[in-house]
Amino acid sequence: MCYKLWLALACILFYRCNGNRHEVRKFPEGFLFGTSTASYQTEGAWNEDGKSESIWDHMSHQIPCSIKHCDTGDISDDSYHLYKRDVEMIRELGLDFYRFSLSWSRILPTGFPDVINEAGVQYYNNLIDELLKYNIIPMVTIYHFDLPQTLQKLGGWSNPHIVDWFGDFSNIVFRLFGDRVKYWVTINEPYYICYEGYGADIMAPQVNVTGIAEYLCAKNVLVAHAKAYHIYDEVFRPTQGGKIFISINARWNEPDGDDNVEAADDANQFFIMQYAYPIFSKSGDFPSSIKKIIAAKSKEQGFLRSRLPEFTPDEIEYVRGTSDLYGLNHYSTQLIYRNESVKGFYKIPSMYDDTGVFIYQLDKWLLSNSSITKAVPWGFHKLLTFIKEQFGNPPIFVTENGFGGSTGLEDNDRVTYYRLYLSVLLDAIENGSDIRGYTAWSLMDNFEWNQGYSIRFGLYEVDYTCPNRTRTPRKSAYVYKEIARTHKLDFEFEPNTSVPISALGEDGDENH
Ligand code: GBH
Repeated sequence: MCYKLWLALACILFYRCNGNRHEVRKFPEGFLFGTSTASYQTEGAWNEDGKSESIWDHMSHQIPCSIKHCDTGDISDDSYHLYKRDVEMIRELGLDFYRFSLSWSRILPTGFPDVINEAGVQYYNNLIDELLKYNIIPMVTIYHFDLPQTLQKLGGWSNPHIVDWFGDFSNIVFRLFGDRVKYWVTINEPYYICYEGYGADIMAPQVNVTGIAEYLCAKNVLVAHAKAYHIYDEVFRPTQGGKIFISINARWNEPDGDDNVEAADDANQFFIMQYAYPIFSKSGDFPSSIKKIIAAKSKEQGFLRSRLPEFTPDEIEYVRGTSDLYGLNHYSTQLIYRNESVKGFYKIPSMYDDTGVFIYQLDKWLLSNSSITKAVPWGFHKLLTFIKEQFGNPPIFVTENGFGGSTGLEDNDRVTYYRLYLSVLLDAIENGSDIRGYTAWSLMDNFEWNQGYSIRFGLYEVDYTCPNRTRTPRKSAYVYKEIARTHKLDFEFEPNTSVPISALGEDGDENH
């Protein structure tokens, strides 16, 4: 009798412990899983069928070896020709949606709507129709880093006329594709466009007028985004009924100890809120803290006005509230500190000088010796909580998250990264964040900007020695497929990668 009781108790305890270890967590009903790419990073066909030069074509051709290993996006994944295979892969993964971007210079070779390149339009029509044929939702980013070079000659994002140019391009693509596209991302990652492209010499167009150009760009990007939003909202939404939003990148800025809480807050204001606050806050406008800091510094430096342009009261209203979802791109976290030596450290006016902080990451955040992206899942949780608290719990759509590594199909670090980040996303949902979907960057390896093809983000590996750019699913593809299929996160799931991924059915396949 007693023995049986003990046995029962032992059993219960065993199941409990085991239950915890094997905890399988569920995503909410209606939660969407997808994957993303961008035009310059995957399409290739840089000068085919009437496409004109973009700033990345220009930079990679004109400045020899401005990109690691002298890589270019001339051919890249050749998705311009291989888009059917891309869609097949998304079907293999069983995903709800595919986020891709439009090449402005493929659709409008002059940059303006006077010439509409039929072949370019046809390409995107084919891609959209192929997706819809298999019930995959197209999520279209209108601008992802590849401005037509013609518009760059006119100053690109530092010229306020870009508000109209981007508005016109958006208008045209709503008209062309909006009958079938119900998710629009206006602009990808203002911080990188403006800081790395205008305030530094990293991304194209490497304007590098530090401390000035990145702020002109910031204002213009925000108003241009709002212009596209209003055009959609007033002219197209009534009949097309889709959603339109912006994707804002953010690393979480963690104070390096209690002394650096203020420094980390400044980092959050400059790196995140500069772009998010004008759109998502109740009051609109740039955050008052950055306005004050930049105005004071500008004065000290002998400028007659703040290097940060002002929004007029009308512009504040025009930009405020112009995003149906909070599109979030997130990869990692950084530590922030400040000490005396930051004064004068940056030498010339710049956004980093204005922010007045130093940044670093810890090597222990690497998942293994060969890993590249620093995995800090708790930082993702803090960031999601920050967005919830700052902006009254807006609906969040994670438009990018993923792991950069090297070649190889057995990508265990990537698998770990995805699981850790998705697990924290579930924690955030449990804690009240309103998160609607998740996008893995990326469907396949692609042109990783300044790093060329040396860093791989793909669920599928791409063989660049092969003219047909063979795509092969990595282990992470199998794991992500299982997560999307079951709507569950199971850390113990071991995929059978010897079975072709296409042989694993969408419902009740042989593994279950
Ligand atoms: C996202 O931002 C992009 O939206 C996506 O296109 C990209 O592939 C993804 O992240 C993964 O990185 O190499 O030191 O000179 C990335 C923006 C632009 C940040 C290039 C780093 C180069 C710094 N990145 N930038 S460096």
